[in-house]
Amino acid sequence: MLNLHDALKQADIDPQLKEVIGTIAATCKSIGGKLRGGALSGVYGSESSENVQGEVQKKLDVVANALLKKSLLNNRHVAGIASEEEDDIIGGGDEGRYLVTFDPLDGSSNIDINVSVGTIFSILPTTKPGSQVTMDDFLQAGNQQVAAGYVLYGPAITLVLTTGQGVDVYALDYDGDFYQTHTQVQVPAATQEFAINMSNQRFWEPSMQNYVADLLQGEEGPIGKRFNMRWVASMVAEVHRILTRGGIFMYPFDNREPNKPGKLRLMYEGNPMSFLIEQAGGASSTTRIPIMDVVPEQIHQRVPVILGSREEVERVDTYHK
Ligand code: P6P
Repeated sequence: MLNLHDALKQADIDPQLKEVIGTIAATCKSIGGKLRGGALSGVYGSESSENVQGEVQKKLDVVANALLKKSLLNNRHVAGIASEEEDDIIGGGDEGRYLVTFDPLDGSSNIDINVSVGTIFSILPTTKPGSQVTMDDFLQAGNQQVAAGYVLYGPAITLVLTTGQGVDVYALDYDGDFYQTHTQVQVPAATQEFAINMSNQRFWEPSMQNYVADLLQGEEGPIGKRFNMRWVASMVAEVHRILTRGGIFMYPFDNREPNKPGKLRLMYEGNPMSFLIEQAGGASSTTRIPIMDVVPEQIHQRVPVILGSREEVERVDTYHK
């Protein structure tokens, strides 16, 4: 079995990028170790603090963020980082050529109930090598990403990675190494499984309400087939299911808080997951344009997210035309 180190050695990418990916994978092993201990690790529960998103921070959010911040800023190839848990960007070494944005522990409301959570990361080239990074350096569209991936802390600890040449999957073995289990993963073009938080139905745009209503009519409706539903409330778990067996994941615009165009964040959720899904032959959309075409204006900006099996994403887009 090929381990991550040897797979990266074979990859036709910048050796410095390989080192950044290696740092992320090693740090996620440590995060996985904290999670494995569960309540025994003393990191269950919430801090008294809130993050920039206005969300109460779970203790493990803070621990995971600190581990990634430390290890990435110690990697001389990292020019800067941005985290869901950090208000502002943090500059790294002057010689660094890569920017890393990450959600250190996505789905952390699932930690205390022992349901899968994950770390999501996105890697961009710095636009001004050799000088201190600024916020503007990070505000690049998702189609500028050079790598993206996630680590899913589930029954197995799984790393899913793309460097723009397809999507590969690695599992963490007892010896502490990631071994490649799947390569060139493909998302089935069609699906009969959708994922959305139905409790927001009355807040969606009419086009989204119409699509889901048609979808729920199953064989008798205009879509003409029966759908099953899943909602884990952990994006990493939903995306992994879709990469494994197809499906469509939707967190659309809702008018609960009109100043927020969606719940999910563009830079470290929408973009990396879109890169993975599109590299695996799937599609991703805001319902108007591909997510990776969105030009960011703020580091924590939110975006409506529709992604998964290409035929179904394209169908949602037609409902919004
Ligand atoms: P809701 C987790 O908080 C997250 O950011 C994603 O991982 C997940 O898909 C979504 O929010 C769940 O949102 O509104 O169902 O709790």
